[in-house]
Amino acid sequence: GQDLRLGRAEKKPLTDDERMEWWRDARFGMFVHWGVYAVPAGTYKGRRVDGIGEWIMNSARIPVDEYKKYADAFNPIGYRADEWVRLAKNAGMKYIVITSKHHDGFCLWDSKVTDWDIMDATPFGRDILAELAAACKKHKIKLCFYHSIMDWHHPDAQAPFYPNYNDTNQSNPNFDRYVEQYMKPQLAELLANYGPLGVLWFDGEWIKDWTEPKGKELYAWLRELQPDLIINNRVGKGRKGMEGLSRSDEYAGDFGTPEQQVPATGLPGVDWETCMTMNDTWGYKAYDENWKSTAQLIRTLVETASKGGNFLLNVGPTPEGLIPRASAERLEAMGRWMAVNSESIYGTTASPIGKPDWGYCTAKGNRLYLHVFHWPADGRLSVDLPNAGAVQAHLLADRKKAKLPVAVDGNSVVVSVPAEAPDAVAGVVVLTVNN
Ligand code: H79
Repeated sequence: GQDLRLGRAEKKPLTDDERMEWWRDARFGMFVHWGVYAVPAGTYKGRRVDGIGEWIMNSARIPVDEYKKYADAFNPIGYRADEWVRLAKNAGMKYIVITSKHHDGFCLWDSKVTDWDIMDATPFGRDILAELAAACKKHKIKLCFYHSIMDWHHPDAQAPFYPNYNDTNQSNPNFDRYVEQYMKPQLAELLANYGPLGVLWFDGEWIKDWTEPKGKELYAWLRELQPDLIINNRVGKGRKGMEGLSRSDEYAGDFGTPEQQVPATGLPGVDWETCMTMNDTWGYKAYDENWKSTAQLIRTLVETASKGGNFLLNVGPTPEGLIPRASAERLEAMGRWMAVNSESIYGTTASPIGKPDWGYCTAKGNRLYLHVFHWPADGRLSVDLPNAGAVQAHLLADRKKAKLPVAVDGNSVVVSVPAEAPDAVAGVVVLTVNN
């Protein structure tokens, strides 16, 4: 058959650690949920539909043929891939994961095996993924795709399950045919036509007919097509619900996927990434204004890094192709914090000193980054640090790196900090430990 592999002859395969390196260093990425569900935007027949916007087809019990009509109104002429990528980059994000296909089956690229895509079903007629790929390449942001295994529109897969497309007790009409003749050809298109991908981020793997070893087989098949690809644990059955994390080697996948939560602690030796919304939906809902504050988002990024994980923060663009203003403002504010403090996030590992009372800690080389959420009123920042040798401290925000007085007191270190916090949300003190 056709050889879709990229540069295999010249390239020596990377080790797993080498393959994961960019992802571990990145620590912060953008999730994009976009599809025709942005058109109803949470309202069906004049009624507000509870739940996440991209699930409206299931939640409002919309028949497939009726749902497909939303595509007529999906004409995002305001879409500027370059602006999205700049927004992500300026926020300090290193990768973008966009929904090539969500559960409704709608495809954001020019797929040859279906008309249920951006080119054939909508008036827009531009390959959204191709434009994003070009912008990501230009700005050196890793392009990644979210892809749903479950498909509510495909006759071999979920469609007959109306009115409950997510009926996990039923077998699909012909799921194996869907996988071989539809899902895999589509994945081959995605891996062949958009350059090297960073991550394939699967979801919708919980349906009855997706059984092991199918996850393991799909994982191996994808790595044949792009050997350096990183694939999340939802390619198989091992994710353990919304906690998203397990230690088992029984299942394929390079990283765990806690959803809408940060784990109490990471699992040593297990890579993971918390994905989260800024309001209460992934896909655009016109009336969801329950936004998390910028402070909360920055602190969640810090907490995630301090536990050794990545943070994948979602935006849900409008049917006009715009990232909602409230989302953009939050990303811009995070970017202002990252412009000063990103050294304390990129390439760091989990806190070696647990969780201090005043905030969180990350580590890199011989440095500890103390993220102080509650700046000490008495100017004394106390850190439990057994066997501290020669310790130096400065504020990360201080370009001159002026030394702060440090007193070692048994198993703790006390840093004398200025009265005013360098940042009201998370001021960072750098401890350099030489022992
Ligand atoms: O794409 C976004 C959502 O549309 C999708 N995942 C994020 C990234 C998603 N969020 N919530 N859900 C899907 C609801 C799924 C809930 C359940 Fe289950 C599916 C409950 C039972 C089956 C997952 C698998 C949780 C427990 C088992």
